[in-house]
Amino acid sequence: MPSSYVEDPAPGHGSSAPRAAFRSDAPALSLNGEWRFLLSPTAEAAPEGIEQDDFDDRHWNGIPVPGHWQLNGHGSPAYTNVRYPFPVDPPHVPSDNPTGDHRLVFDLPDDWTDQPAVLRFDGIDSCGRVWLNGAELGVTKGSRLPAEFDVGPLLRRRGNLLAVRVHQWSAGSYLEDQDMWWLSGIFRDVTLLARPAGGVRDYAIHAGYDHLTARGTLRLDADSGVRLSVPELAITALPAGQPAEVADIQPWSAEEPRLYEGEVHTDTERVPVRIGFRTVTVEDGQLKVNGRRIVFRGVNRHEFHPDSGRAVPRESAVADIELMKRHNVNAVRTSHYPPDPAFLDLCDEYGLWVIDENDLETHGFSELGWQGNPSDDPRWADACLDRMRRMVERDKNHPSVVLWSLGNEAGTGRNLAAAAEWTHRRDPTRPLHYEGDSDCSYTDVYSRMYADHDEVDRIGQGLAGPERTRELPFILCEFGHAMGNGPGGLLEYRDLFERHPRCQGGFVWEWLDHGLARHDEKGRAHFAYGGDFGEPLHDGTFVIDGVVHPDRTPSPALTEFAKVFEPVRITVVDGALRVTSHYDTASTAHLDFSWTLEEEGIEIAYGALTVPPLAAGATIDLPLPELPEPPATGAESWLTVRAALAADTSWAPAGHVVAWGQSPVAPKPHPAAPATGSALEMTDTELRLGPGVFDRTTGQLTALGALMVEGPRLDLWRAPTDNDRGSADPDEARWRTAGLHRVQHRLVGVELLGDALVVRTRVAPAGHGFGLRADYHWSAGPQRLRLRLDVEPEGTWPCTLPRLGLRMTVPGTLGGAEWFGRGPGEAYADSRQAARIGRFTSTVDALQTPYVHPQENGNRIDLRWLRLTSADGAGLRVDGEPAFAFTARRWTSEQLDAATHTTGLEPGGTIVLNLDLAQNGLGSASCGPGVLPRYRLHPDRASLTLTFTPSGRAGD
Ligand code: IPT
Repeated sequence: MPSSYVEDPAPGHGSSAPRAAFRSDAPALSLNGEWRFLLSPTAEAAPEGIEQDDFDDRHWNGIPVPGHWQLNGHGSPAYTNVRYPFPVDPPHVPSDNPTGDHRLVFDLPDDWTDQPAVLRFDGIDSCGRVWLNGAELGVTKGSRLPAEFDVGPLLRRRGNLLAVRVHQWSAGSYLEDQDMWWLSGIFRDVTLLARPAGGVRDYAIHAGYDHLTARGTLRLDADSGVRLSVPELAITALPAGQPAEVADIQPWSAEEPRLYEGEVHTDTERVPVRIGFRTVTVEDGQLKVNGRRIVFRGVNRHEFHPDSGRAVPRESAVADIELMKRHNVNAVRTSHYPPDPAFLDLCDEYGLWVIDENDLETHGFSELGWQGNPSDDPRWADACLDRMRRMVERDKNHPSVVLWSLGNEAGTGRNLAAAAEWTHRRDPTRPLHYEGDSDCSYTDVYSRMYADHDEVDRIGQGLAGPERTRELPFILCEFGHAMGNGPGGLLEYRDLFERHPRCQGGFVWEWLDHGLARHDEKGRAHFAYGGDFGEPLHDGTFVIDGVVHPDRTPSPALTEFAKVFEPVRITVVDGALRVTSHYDTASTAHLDFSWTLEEEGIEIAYGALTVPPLAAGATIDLPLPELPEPPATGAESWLTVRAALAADTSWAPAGHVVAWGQSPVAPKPHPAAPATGSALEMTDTELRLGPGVFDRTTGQLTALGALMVEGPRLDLWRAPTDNDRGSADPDEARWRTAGLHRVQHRLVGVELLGDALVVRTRVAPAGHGFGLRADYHWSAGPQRLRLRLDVEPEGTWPCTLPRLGLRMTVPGTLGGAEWFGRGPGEAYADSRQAARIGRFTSTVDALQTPYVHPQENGNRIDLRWLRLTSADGAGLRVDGEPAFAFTARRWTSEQLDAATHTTGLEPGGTIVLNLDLAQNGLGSASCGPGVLPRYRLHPDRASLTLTFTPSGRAGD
């Protein structure tokens, strides 16, 4: 029989009342470090007497605390999204319940005096039973929440023995079904804190701001005898309970995170505090901070590190915040549990709006039609409330926290309603969020996940949503599912947030790919996902859906986010430069504006631009800068205006570009003169046309000058993205049913028309009647070979096309790329805002985006020309009309499709070059809407003209 506490739905016992997380000047001893550790396969198999001094743990292993045992050589991680990885039989857990025993012997520092003390655990997953010096302190559940035990009288000066038995599964696991790895252990800090007699047990600082008078109101809630001093505001020893008003306050906001330093103190203890004045309200159906509507340009952030799981080093939390700030992210939802407390300190300091979410998710009950959901079962009432209390008490002093969230995907029920009621009473200063309360019967903002653009539009117009929700602010707590390549369609969401005052933004799903760093059998590094640890039940790649790769390099999605949600918009309208502020509170005084003029991507002039500081939300039209005359060559010229930080900030240096806009200044030049004048030459096996050599019977190009090539041939296929694959009616399935991954090319005829070679083909999948006529018209000058591809659909097409263009191979030595078009990063029809017109260079290898789960990537769009070069000076230039897109990689689309991990991509000897008219958009159908109609690629009549100019040596 399992130990009764493990399966008890109650929250645990023995811990002291929850209170704010803070550090004071009282002595504290970190107990992080190497502990002794033993993993037993079941709770019953765990040894007796681990709390005894004479227990022999010499044969145990060492383990780092904080840490997860599965990431330290004991057991293995497992990933499920919605489903519980054990039978849904509440409150019972599997008999095979891995149990990790932890022991630590520690001494008190010499200057530690006899006084009360608490032992604080910031996170134990999922259930911990704790002993100190042989005495049982209690049991804690609620993995991502703190627990404190009074230990003062138990402490010894030397040789304290702390023993913690941690069970992987407990009744609490039913409340912790978040979409993430199942990882166990003592994964956050363990600290011994002295609690001086007459010290500060707990405190709540209320710091409101009246935007009409610029006055702040300050009140300290604490035991009598506790006082607040804020020297900067001339507040000295303000007693608990006594309000104070202060004039001329600079309020706190995510954009201007003004913090006033002070101290909460008694005669025996001093707690440094940082106070941010702000007032959060719901008024006129809008969420306002300090009287202003705010818009969440947010991300959902799980706590994750590719090596240490949810034991996140402080540097990684700092890295996250700096990356967010640099990419115009202004808000975080702490999906789906309270983060390490240090993270919220950073949010206060750097400035981010936070939805602090409770550690509660019972999603797996949805598989049972929510039958038996703990959210509505009285046996779980205490546990549900306990979790909310522990979060609110812990985090109540953070100005960054503007909304509380009851949890995620926990259905509905009386335990949630009770938690809501308690929260409203305990903290009336923050509105309450919970997406699962779909009619907002106990929440204050209407929240949805993955609603498509049309629905958001209707909600914004007050035409959709249950009655009560129509008077409330609306947010998308999750949208823009960033799994693999995507999401597409962020721009259109932004437009809705700007069009409808009640639509106040959202939180992209999600910040980080949870890929675990691993090595394959050949020793090559890669990131692992669900199923890679032999889990019998798992959800595969669904855990790889962030805007940041596991190693925290930004994915193209983050670059797109930064551009779409830039706080300043710069456009050219009717010959004037229009600058619009989308800041919620800040002026643009911290930005410097400058311009550059580029001719075919080469800077020919630049200057500073004087833009008077704009108040939040304001717009100004300014004359365009004086530009030099357009070039006589007719080269294409673009004006780029940038807004950059004028001075260093905590998150980026001066010069960091926050926003930019571009406008063409000289008309696009005429297409290059057609390549003509070279006559067709014929041998027995070959046709020669300018630099082109063709097979005489098939009309296939085999060489371009000295370069051996294959193709180009019409290509319709791309390695499906996770978004192509997602949804109830996935594009990928339609494409495969249509056979687009296995089309055949039938040669209709090779014709010689004067000096032109015309190769007529029909491209179609086996088993179907529809197809495409593809005609290749070749002509040439002495150095250049010109191809006009004409495509015309035949029959009734059942689906869109993944891509429409040409695929060829070129020598692998052509590993350098330069182009004039959009860049520097990858772009697709519905995710292209971040790509600007310019001249860019890369290597073929660096063009690849290493999505953890390999799929179509690296597409560069709107190219006027592309040059591939080898180290020995050989090259191939391709000019296009209209502008074209390209991918270049050392493997085929089929190999990219077949690879399950990045290590499955082995470079071949040639480069596969795709030159496309278009690709289908990306959408975010892996969880959410598919590609918007305007970005779908339908089979249609189309033409693309490309001019190939080979140069240099390279016969390989
Ligand atoms: C939604 C979850 O809230 C989130 O945790 C994550 O799982 C996301 O989906 C998908 O990655 S719930 C989904 C059923 C809409």
